[in-house]
Amino acid sequence: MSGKDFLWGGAIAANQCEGAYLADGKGESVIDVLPAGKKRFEAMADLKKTLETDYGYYPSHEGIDFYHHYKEDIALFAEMGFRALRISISWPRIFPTGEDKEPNEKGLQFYDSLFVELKKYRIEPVVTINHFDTPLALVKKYGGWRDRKVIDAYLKYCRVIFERYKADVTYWITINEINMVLHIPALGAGLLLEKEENEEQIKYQAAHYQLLASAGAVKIGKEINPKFQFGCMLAAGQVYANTCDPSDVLESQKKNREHYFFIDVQARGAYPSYSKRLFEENGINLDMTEEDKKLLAENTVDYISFSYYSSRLTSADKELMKKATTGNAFATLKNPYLKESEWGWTIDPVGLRITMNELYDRYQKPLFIVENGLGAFDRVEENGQIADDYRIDYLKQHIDQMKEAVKDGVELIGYLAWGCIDLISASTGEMSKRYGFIYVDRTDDGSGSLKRYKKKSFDWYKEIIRQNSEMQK
Ligand code: BGP
Repeated sequence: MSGKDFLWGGAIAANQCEGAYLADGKGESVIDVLPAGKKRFEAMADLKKTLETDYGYYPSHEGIDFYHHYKEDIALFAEMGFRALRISISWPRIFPTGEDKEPNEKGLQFYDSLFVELKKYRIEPVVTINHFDTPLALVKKYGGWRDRKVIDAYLKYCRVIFERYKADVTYWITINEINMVLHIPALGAGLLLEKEENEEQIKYQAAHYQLLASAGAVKIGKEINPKFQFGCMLAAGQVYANTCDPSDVLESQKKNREHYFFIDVQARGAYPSYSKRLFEENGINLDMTEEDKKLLAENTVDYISFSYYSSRLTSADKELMKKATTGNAFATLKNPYLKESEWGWTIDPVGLRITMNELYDRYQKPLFIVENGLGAFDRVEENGQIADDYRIDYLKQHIDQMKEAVKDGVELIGYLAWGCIDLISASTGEMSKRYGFIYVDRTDDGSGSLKRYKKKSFDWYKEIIRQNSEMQK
């Protein structure tokens, strides 16, 4: 697909797969205090209370124990023909409290070995620097990304990993789903919110600090290795208007801008003109210096990476919007033309093509699909097989639409399927919300052998990669 260098592969994240949450000197991360199931939503909504609550079971503590199974797992990815694997480095594995004098050598060694293993199979690492795992110590001390000091901690961590892995990594992603700070601020930014403060002010301030951190990472990274390629990362998905009533269309434009806002800054280097009114009307007054503006202007990203699961639907009618549900943290009305996943996420393959075209028209920078997939219940049959035809169907339709977008003229670096091995769900903490080509024997209460099994989709994806790579020759 689109040239011989196209990166077919999969994506995982440390906070959802590594486990070993205190092993070899690792510190706690914000994810480590979040429980599973319904309680997780409450816990994410009030992080302050969560810090004082004992929930008993925390799924991230063991994850799928990728920390001890990575060789076996990478061998399976290689068997499928992966050309790339997106991982994240766990920040508190490198700086346990975020502000330690020296990095944790044992943590660094883990990623040394991981990169050696990837190199063995010629799998390109795509590395997210911060994927939902701000060190818990920074959350407790500063309230997460609401404090400018967290930028220094992040950049110190960046410098260490850039120096250490400068020969191993080309593709970096600065912050996972940067727009998540507005929707699940606990996950996205480890934000401690106080009652009765202007939440919008705090969230946009944290967003500004994350944008600065991202630009700072680009600056430092390019000094260390000019060949580094940096991507921003958006939880994408076009917001449609419920009707052709202009006020609905205007509302959908407003909602789309809420997401594009971040990428406008990271790709174009300045706050978009519409942000002035948005800030004024919401009583937002940012701590932003002239130096900040310069940093943003001079350190834009090389590519636009994004996750895509669903499109969204909105209306200007406030009464109607009371019926909105949340699919992947974003409020949406039900789209009568589309089906939903078992978790209520709208399934919209054509929406991927629309989203890609919008992103490319807007930024004219290469795109990179770094997450896409279907979270579903899988059933292990008596003969041990897992016939996940629904997943194959979902992925096939999305890959077809991705190809259409490329024909439309979109420049695309690669396609990475989310959760290529089953892992803990970020939003629900469940293990039963599975995305993988590889099944992991583990349940929602943490029991199970952790053994890995190939699903039907394993061979299917292997064939997709093979066929498309043949076409490239
Ligand atoms: C994105 C996150 C991932 C991943 C995915 C699926 O928001 O970047 O970490 O988890 O969504 O979401 P979930 O795990 O909630 O099904």
